[in-house]
Amino acid sequence: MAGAPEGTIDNRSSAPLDVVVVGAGFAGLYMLERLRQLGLSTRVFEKGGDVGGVWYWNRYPGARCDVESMQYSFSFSEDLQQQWRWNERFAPQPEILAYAQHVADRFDLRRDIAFNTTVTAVHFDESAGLWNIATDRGETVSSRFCIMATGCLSETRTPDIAGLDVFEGKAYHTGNWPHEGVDFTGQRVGVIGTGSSGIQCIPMVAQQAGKLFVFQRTPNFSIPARNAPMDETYERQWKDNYPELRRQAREDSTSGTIYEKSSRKGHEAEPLERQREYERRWQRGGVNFMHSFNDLMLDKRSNDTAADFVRARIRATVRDPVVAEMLSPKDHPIGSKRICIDTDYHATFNRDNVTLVDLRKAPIERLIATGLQTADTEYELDSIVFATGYDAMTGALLRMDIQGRDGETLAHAWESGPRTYLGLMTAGFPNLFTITGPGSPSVLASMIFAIEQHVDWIVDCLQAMQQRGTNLIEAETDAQDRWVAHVNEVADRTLFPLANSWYVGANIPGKPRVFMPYVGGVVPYRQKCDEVAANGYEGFRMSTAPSQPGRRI
Ligand code: NA7
Repeated sequence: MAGAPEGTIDNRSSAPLDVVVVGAGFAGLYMLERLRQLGLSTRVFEKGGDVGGVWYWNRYPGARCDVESMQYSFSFSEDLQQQWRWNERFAPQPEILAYAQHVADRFDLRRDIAFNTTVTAVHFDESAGLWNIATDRGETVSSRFCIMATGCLSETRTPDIAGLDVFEGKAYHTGNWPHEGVDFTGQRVGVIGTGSSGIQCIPMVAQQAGKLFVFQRTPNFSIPARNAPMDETYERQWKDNYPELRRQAREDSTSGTIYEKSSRKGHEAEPLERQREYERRWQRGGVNFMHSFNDLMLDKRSNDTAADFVRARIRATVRDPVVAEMLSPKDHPIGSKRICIDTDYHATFNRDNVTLVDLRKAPIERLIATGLQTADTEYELDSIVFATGYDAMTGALLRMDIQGRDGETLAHAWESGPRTYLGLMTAGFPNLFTITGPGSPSVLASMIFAIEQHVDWIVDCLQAMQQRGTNLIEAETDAQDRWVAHVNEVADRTLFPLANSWYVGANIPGKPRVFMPYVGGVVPYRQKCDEVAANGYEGFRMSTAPSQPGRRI
């Protein structure tokens, strides 16, 4: 920034705002709506050209939520949840984006959002007790609070493959898809990556492409979605009972999504009975399969029975036994990487125009002008789709230059992995909140559910500060240390850490291996957050900025 010393933000703006929110996905939208009700002056900065967050960018063919639409929606407005109509059991990306746009219009949120604006730096000015926030448009603003609504899966990751700039065809990333769409008709297409995004888009691309090569390093477990047009009776049942069902999600679920729970252990059930249960849930489709028994993520013996069932289904679907074997995951417990749900994924490998390439046998060496070179073959391609995922949970935060007290950077504070208290704040960064930050259930919960809980908690906290007449809050290091230890301890009791997943940062070379989301369940987590608040924000320190003695928030 011209005129500012390197490493500091030149803050020339006049009156500080009360709050800056970074991001206008579902978290930013709801945060803004609640802050307005508090009468706080708020500005939202959003990198994209419109609201929606990941659903704005993530437009690849087949993109769809893995939480049922009746549950993947805001609960804060009864009118909204009654009036909005979902067309499918699992909403496709365009419909979710339309919903986000509807929310923005309905609550007149756009007027406080600066679109096409990326926040680059966020520095705490200790003497003023303010955050100075710089954007890529050269603007700087200061505000008393800064709330990160930057999303858990928003920083796309393209692997460092040699020759990326040499390839003369078209290259796409599933998480940053062209708005006008892509027509692959007749093309030779390569898809790299077989996580959720790859598994959703491969069947769609296969229908268009002349020839599709799927470059697979690790196969993933996937359950059929059995997506269907919305059943009106089902929709009515939800709408007639929303208050009770939302209560159930809050008080009696592990993830904020209501699934059919089981009270039985998988390895204790009779083999035939177990098989029947898996089959029944497989036929109904979706993540409900992972709730067939109550110990699938706790006991490897039970988990193995579910994994065996899914591998058998792959063998039953894929005609070529060699391909079926390649598609069968064996290196991690089922569910320890985010379970995928799909439409015709495995059957797609029966198509004549689809070839599965095993990168374990011959890894990618480089891209070349005409395509992709593995250790043993050259593939001629017109287009390459990178379905290679995200720098999850911390990526969007660490790409900004965030500096707290004494110029401490968030990157330094988190160099051994993210450290937060409740996923809401980090010690040394006063008045900086993270919505669904690492250390909270976040991606292990239904995101909109997790967002509502965090936003409501933050709003209550700001109100408590108003009542006390304080204007600074920060996490205490001791409380944070205890929470981080607890997050790890709980994760270690499960099978989750056994996988090289993005939950542990394993997909990003050099990223510290730490289990980032809180796996203890949304009910105990909410109880803990509520207790902390009830005990006068135990573990947080509230104070008054010396420069603003009489200033309430
Ligand atoms: P994921 O789940 O992180 O999947 C990324 C895929 O890309 C995965 O199969 C990776 O294989 C593969 N990958 C990554 N780098 C490479 C290289 N260098 N070579 C070959 N293959 C590679 O991302 P998604 O976008 O599918 O899903 C992210 C989340 O979004 C998902 O879990 C849902 O919550 C929504 P690997 O497993 O690393 O061997």
